[in-house]
Amino acid sequence: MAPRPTPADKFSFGLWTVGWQARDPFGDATRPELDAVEAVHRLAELGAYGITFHDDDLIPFGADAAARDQHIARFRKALDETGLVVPMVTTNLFTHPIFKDGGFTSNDRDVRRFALRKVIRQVDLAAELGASTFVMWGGREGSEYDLAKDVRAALDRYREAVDLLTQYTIDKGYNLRFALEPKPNEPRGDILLPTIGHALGFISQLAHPELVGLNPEVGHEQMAGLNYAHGIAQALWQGKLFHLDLNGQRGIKYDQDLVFGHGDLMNAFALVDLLENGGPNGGPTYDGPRHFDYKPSRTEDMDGVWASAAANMSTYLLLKERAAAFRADPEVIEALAASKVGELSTPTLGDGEGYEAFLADRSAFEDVDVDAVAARGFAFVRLNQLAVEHLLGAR
Ligand code: 3MF
Ligand code: MG
Ligand code: MG
Repeated sequence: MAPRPTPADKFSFGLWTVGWQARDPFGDATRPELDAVEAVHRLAELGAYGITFHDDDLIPFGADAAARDQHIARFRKALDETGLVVPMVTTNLFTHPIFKDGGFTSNDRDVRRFALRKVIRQVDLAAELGASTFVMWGGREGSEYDLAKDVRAALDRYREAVDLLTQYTIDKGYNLRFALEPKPNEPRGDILLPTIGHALGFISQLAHPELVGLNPEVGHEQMAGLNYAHGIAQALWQGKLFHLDLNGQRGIKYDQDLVFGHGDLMNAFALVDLLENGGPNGGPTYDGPRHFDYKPSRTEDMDGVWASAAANMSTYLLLKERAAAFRADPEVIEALAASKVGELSTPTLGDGEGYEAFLADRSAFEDVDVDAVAARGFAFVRLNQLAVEHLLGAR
């Protein structure tokens, strides 16, 4: 039996996920429009704790001030009725044709100024709704043609935009941090800041790097052939895991946005173990929202939408249970030791050992029985098989 989620599990969903009408480049919508108020109520009933949104998910692009206020008021009322919170907010800089060459990095300066104003308006709304994370996915920031985009100038403009936004939040006294969401391609042929690594490098060039971190998405890293759990571990290591987008992806192809765990299940298992048990004392490494950015498949009707939303949460909770059982299994503890997994936490140099003492230590080099050390096996396969057995419920 799958466990039932509660708000204490901190599950959140994008309004655009359950609200996706399943329009794709080849086909029309297969589902009706979903009202934001209904989304709030249904997600709360399913046990979620939060909902996130792009400005245009809630307030149609171009709505006048009165209509805007009304949309926000209805939404707020639904939040109050259900207790759902808004932990993260983001801006749509990709749907409207004005953003066809990007927002912050469009070659057209008028577009860049418009994009920045659109984001600042959403930053104000984020603060008003009590969000603590502001995600920036630059889906249109990129190119199809190498000679059409001066990438260094584009990165200058990207930095200019982020620096302005961080300064604005500081001056306003907002309790808001920014999270960049990398993606290698789609909708652009090549998107700027394509991976976790590129985004971390970019952050090091900012005026307020302490206010900027990451919102890595499972499928986006996997689209680049990368290991999501590794990327998350590095983001944690650098103190940059501000938020995350959970979903499923099967290999290097278009962004599938499947239910969490419906892609690389072993990597999802390692991820949940890392998030829940990967801390230095076996505790959680990340206490932010477990946010799902998936798409209910185009084949599903509205019942299927809610079933798939629930599936994300129950898969996460099942993996959490399986990971706890894995960690508690004496055979796993023994296998981890045999694989020297813990030994990697021992510094390579001794306490206070500098390079002089190190170079004088014959046991580190001259006296090493290289053949004997090289012959040692690590028994990683046995360890992985134990993980598979736990995952399959065989233990
Ligand atoms: C696209 C995405 C985006 C971002 C969203 C949040 C529409 O592949 O993942 O979803 O997550 O824009 O900022
Ligand atoms: Mg995505
Ligand atoms: Mg995403």
